[in-house]
Amino acid sequence: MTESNSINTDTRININWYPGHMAKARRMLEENIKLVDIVVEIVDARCPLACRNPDFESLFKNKIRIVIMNKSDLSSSENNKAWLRYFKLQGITAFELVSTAASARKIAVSLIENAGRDTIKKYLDKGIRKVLRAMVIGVPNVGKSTLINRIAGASRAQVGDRPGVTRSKQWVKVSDYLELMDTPGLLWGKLENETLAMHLAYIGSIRDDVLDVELIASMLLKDLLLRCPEQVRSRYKKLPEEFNTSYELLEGVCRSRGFVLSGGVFDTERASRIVLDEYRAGKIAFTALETPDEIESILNKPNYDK
Ligand SMILES: Nc1nc2c(ncn2[C@@H]2O[C@H](COP(=O)(O)OP(=O)(O)OP(=O)(O)O)[C@@H](O)[C@H]2O)c(=O)[nH]1
Ligand SMILES: [Mg+2]
Repeated sequence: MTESNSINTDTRININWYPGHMAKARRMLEENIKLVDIVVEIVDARCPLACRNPDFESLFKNKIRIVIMNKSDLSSSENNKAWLRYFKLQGITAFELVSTAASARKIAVSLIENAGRDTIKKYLDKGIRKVLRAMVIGVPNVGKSTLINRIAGASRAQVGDRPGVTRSKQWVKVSDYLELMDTPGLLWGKLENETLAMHLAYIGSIRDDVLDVELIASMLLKDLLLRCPEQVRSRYKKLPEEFNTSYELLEGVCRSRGFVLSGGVFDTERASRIVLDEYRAGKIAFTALETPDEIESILNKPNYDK
């Protein structure tokens, strides 16, 4: 809980940290890239732009790549369609998916096999039945391991709704002709764009212990109120209609849930954790945090000063 309500709309996050295990993970990806035929990049459908690691461009430039917009059940179909159109215009092969759904297995296997069709044919022409190897990459917590388990039809890879669950590479054999490599979620050294950094924080790609959770939760509420006010207000019934600082929204969550300590003090830290947990579990809002129409303004406005 914070002593004062000093969080205001000018507060900025500063997440220029790069944990050692990520530097190690990046080296591991570099070392293993030659072993794979295809790179499957998983992004969160709610913020595909924020999830795209600028390092991946140079790391995987000579590989066949597909983008899977996962957790598409947590965004709106209109936003998903808009992002698919955007990727198509960029010449990037992208698909929407819900890895937790049973249907994901068939869809994902056919996407990967399709992407590897020319490679398989090239080998078949030489009389070799090639084992297709795909590396599954992306920022933390986007559902890489969930997808691999779904495809493998078993809990081979550890999953969890927090970043950094997968710590090292893991090969999972799907069939005699398809193998997938699970990899640790990778962030890059400097999260320069504060809007995009916020989106990564909202979806749980950045460890909460290096963040100011009250700032992140209050800004998330403020952002969601702009995008889907009815959904947010029906979850937290006592949010103020008007507010001067986003911190007042956390107080509204405390009122809605009865998070009041002795002396009438609001337990805003508890409210923040609840808001983040509920958002990440898909209980608050079903919408994108960013849309293709907003890319230019997001990229031209590096500081978070809404
Ligand atoms: N709603 C929804 N939740 C999903 C989907 N895919 C994965 N999840 C959830 O997202 C959380 C993170 O999944 P993981 O598979 O551990 O993510 P990861 O990308 O492997 O994460 P790291 O190993 O930490 O990089 C879990 O709680 C999953 O149940 C999806 O399509 N929809
Ligand atoms: Mg994982």
